[in-house]
Amino acid sequence: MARCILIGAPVEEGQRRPGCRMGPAAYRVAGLAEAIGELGHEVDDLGDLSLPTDLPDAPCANPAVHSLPQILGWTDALRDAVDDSLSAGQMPIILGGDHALALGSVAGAAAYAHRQSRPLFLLWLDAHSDFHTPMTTTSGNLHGTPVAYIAGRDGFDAFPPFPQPIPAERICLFGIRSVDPAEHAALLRHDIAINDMRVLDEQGIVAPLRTFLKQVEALQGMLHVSLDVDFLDPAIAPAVGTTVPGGTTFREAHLVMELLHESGLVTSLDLVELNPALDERSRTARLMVDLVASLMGKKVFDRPTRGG
Ligand code: 4U7
Ligand code: MN
Ligand code: MN
Ligand code: MN
Repeated sequence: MARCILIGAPVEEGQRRPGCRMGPAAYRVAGLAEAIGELGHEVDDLGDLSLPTDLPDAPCANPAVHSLPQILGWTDALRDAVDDSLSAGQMPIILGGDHALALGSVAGAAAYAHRQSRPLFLLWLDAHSDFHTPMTTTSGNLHGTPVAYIAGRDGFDAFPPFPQPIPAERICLFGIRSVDPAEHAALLRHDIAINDMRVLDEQGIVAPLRTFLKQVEALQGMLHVSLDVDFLDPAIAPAVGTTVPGGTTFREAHLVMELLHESGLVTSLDLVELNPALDERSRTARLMVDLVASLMGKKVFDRPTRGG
């Protein structure tokens, strides 16, 4: 059984539409702690992190970029919170907040993994590749940049150096179907596993995911999972600012979570991009809670083990 710690991260400066700051509250209302607790895990709630008050002055050469001081502040807060909870033997579950929070959460996991001399792997469940740097983004929305930071790309001069960049072969993008030209060009230069929707249509989700999980297991790695609401098809998960048609179905997404549970490899988790202002009677929040339950061991039909 795991010791989970919920960390509220009401980050919304990584994009322009207000609402993501209500994400942590929506997960609590939808019963996230209860769903995890019912499965027999210990679960604590750290409450919401707050944005540090004296923010660094941070000029950026790309005039499109906005809210850089705020994102730098959140990055520090998230990095420390995730590192601290992993150091205390807990499994941090970050309740976002937009995806810019992963600049910090994955940095915290990387700092911890580095001290433990364990390799860190990253599973990015998202419609987008989030591989812009602050120099290449045209929207200026920093929620589109965390994978580039984590992989150690240049262009993050305003940020603290990423603790131990994750080698491309340990990063798996899953579910993607929206990649900007600058991201595409950069991805061609990196050996990141790109399981786009075409690959998943053709091969299903099981084989590509098992291939990745085998690599994590072989190196006894840590595994950070970052789940963007837009990984899901907008028909089942409308509460997100950046919907892209053609996403994963209810069962595909649950199967991903069930396989992750069976692997026993997940050490930290982000829940990002939920915008409760766009939800319909909490249905997206409840679906996300149900996906976390599957990740933590909830089964469609629980078969008692033989002889047990
Ligand atoms: B998310 C985008 F232009 N690439 O840079 C951009 F398509 O965290 C979207 O995955 C980024 O939701 C989406 O603004 C970031 C856009
Ligand atoms: Mn994302
Ligand atoms: Mn996305
Ligand atoms: Mn988004």
